[in-house]
Amino acid sequence: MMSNELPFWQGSPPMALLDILEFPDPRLRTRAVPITIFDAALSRLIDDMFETMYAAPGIGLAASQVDVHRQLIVMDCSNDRSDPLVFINPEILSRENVGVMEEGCLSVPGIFDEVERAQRVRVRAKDRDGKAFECELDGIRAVCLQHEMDHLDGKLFVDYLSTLKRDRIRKKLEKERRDRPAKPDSAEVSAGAALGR
Ligand code: GNR
Ligand code: NI
Repeated sequence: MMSNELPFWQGSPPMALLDILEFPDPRLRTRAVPITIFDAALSRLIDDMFETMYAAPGIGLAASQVDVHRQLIVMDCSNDRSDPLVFINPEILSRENVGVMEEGCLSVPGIFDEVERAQRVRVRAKDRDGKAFECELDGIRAVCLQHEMDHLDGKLFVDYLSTLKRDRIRKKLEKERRDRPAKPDSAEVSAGAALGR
C-alpha cells in the first residue's frame, strides 16, 4: 500500500510567510488566550512569525494578526535583525513616562498617526521554552510591546483616534482592498495545480 503522505522534504518547508489580517477584519477583534503547551509546533509558529515580520517589514507582530488567537508576540526593533524578542503570555508590571509616538500597523497598511503610551515598561512573560522572565523596555521597544499587547486584546492603534479619523481610514482601506485583486487561498492554488492550471 502506497503512503499518501508527502515525502519528508516536502512535508515541512524551512519557513513560511503567513497572511496578515487587515482592518476592519472582525477577526482582529478576537481576544487571545494564554499559551499552555510549549512544543515544536509553537516554535515553528514563532519562526514563521519572525519571517513574516521581517519580510513585511515590521518591528513587531502579534499572533492575532496572523489569525492565531494565542498570547504570543515577536518583536525586533533593531535595524539589522539583531534584537529578536519573543513574549508569551505577557503582563505589564509597571509603566512610566507617558509620551507620544507616531505609530503604524501591518494590519492598517499605509496609515500613521500619533498615540500616547508609556515610554518605559516592566514586563513579565515566558520565552519559547516556557521559561518565565522579566525585563524593562523603553522608547520604541516599550511602545511596540504595548501596541502588540493591544492586538492580543483585539485592540488596534486606530481605536485611539477619533471616530471620524477611524471611519475615514476604514473607508480608504476598504476601497484599496476592493481595487486590489483577491489573493487565492492555498486550497484553490492546490486544486489549480492538480488540474494543471
Ligand atoms: O512595524 C510596526 N511599526 C510600528 C511603529 C510604531 C509603533 C508600533 C509599530 S508595530 C508595527 C508592526 C505591527 O503592526 N505590529 O503589530
Ligand atoms: Ni500592529
